[in-house]
Amino acid sequence: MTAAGALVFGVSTSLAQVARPQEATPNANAGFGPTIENKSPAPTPAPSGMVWIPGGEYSMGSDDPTPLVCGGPDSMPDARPVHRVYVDGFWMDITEVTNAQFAEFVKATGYRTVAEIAPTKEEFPTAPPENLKAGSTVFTPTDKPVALNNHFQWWRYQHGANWRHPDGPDSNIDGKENYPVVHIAYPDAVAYCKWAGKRLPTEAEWEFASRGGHAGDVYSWGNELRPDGKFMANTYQGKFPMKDVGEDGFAGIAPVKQFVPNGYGLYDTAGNVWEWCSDWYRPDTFARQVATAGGLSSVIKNPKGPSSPYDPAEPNEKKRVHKGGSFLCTDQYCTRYMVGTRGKGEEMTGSNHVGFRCVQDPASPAATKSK
Ligand SMILES: [Ca+2]
Ligand SMILES: [Cu+2]
Repeated sequence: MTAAGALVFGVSTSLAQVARPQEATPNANAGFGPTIENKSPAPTPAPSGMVWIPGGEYSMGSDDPTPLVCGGPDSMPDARPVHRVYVDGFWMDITEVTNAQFAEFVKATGYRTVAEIAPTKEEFPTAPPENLKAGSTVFTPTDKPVALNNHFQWWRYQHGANWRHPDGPDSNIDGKENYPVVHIAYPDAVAYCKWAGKRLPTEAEWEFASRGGHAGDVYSWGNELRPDGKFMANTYQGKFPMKDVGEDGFAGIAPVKQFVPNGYGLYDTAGNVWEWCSDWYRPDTFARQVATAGGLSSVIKNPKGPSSPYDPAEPNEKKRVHKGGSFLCTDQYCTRYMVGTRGKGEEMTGSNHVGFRCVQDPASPAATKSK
């Protein structure tokens, strides 16, 4: 696919125009064409806390990262083929939604999150009865090295864990107003967005935004994991999943805005917490879209994902796309802080490393004129 993509999109010439020379890494950009941003200026006024993402045409997805230094052990075939997509312009939250912002929503509406309501047997027919109490999944370091083939070794279902009590009933968010809200299931994120007059991004919108106007970069800031030795995102250092030594300044979750923003002024689109997108997850979404559109030379316009979810690893679970990776990402296990890669999560399941940010459509030209 990589060679075909290069032929279709003329990568060798187009990249010369868009890539900054110091970012060029051999093989990092194969298969990617240029990012062609829409030229129309940002509408005014800007909603507070949001930036204008111009939209346009770009190459979406990720090459196999395993040959890269720090590419990790996972080839992530669900992020291929790299293909051309067009998205309209939109506003996007500069940061992930914080505890303070979510608290305002709860105060105004009395909303209770999924993690605060006991699950039922009907919703989770395969769950052990003792788990049918309100709670959420919490990362728990292991006390000895473990094989990385079973994530239940480091995730536990914790009764009483929710956005106010991220590590369980004895924990709280005092002084953490500026941290991303976590233990957010998909319906919780949707409810917040609706209250705020916003919506969740599609996966294609999210990735366009995170790329920051650059084409084909491995990360949202370029092609080097740590340019000049500088950490660019909150990820995991140390032996996974035993001890996060926090060389990037944070063992565990960090407040928002602690690292350099990307080309569009967005903070933390890599690392810290995963972000919900509105698309259903399937591992073959890109391949199916390309086939439907008639091949890799087609541009897929404003894709919204498949009409139903499917994950062959857990076929009974209804999963949505997650993007951006989290503070638990490490090249020992999962390098989904790489911008074109894809995560997934069951709709009703939050955890202490899943949050979200919202987008907003510009007012339609017709509506603006009639004012
Ligand atoms: Ca960290
Ligand atoms: Cu990860």
